[in-house]
Amino acid sequence: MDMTLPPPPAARKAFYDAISTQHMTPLWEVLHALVPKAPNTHCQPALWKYADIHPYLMQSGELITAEEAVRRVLILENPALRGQSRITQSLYAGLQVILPGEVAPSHRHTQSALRFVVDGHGAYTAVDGERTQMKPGDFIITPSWTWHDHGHDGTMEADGPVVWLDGLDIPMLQFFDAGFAENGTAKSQPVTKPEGVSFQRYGANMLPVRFDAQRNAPFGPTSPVFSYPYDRTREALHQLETHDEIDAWDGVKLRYVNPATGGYPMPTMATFMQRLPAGFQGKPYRQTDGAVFSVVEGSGSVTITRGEAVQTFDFGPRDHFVIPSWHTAQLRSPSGCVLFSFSDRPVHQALGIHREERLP
Ligand code: GTQ
Repeated sequence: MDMTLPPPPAARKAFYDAISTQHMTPLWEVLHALVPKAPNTHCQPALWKYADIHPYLMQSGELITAEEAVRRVLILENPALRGQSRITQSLYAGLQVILPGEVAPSHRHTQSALRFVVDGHGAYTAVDGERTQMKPGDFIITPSWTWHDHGHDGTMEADGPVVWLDGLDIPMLQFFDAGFAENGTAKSQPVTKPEGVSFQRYGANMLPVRFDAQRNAPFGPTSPVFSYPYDRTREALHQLETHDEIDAWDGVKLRYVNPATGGYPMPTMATFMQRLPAGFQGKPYRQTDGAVFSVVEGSGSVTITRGEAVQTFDFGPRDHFVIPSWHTAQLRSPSGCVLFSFSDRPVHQALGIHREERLP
């Protein structure tokens, strides 16, 4: 055969069809997509305005009880990944609603979960025998394979429905085909510990003297603190804004920590809280870890750019948005704001593939 002339396209096509019978396919047709020059996510930037979705959250409360639903959640689906129950390739996010008097029954699963309280008072989450009240801005974790149930002991008049953001590593566990789950026998698990005991043991920059992080049953590599209350976080950010340097990209940004290891609170998800001071005009940055944001207080905007595509979202309290992997983001806040966010950064770092670019 004369190799200086390209073969007729039909010859290649016939060859592809032939090898297809053996469940094979030519790498050279897909190499550029398999090994891209830079991350080339299908995921899109997206914004969910709380005012637009709040009526639907409340309607869900009229259509199904928390008990029947097991978890009454409206999933935030990335517009480019509809039908996949995910907000990025690796992360699940949803808004969970619980009404006064309801219980979301006890279960456990290997997926790790975080709760970020968005709206309302009077709900609690129970994890491994301990209950914690959920107040707006609180960050609460449900470690892999721990029993958990949620409930609301308040009243409609005084407290109203409670809404929180659920962040789970569901797509990651699907990817690894490593998901297990079990329902509890009782609706609510028995409370075996006084409320606040985890925070007293592990949340005061101290650890019980014989605490062994390696044998941190049942939490494994997960933080033994399972509620990080907002009043503490807010005070820290406020003091740092006043007395510390403001980062030109992030404003004042702290990461939540597992006090026993210094690592992230859970092995698959990192969480952050940041304050943009009034007048903040952030410099652009991009990161391999796509991130989901929940606006806690104040307002601002984010401009998200990738190639020619530029989108600006104006956000206010309780809005949610997603910055996909390797999209350039720029945060601004004329009057100041507080932002919670989470991403899959611990996995990127464990694999040695995390990249960040801080642009001028
Ligand atoms: O609260 O356990 O949004 O298992 C999705 C799956 C919440 C939960 C979700 C869950 C939960």
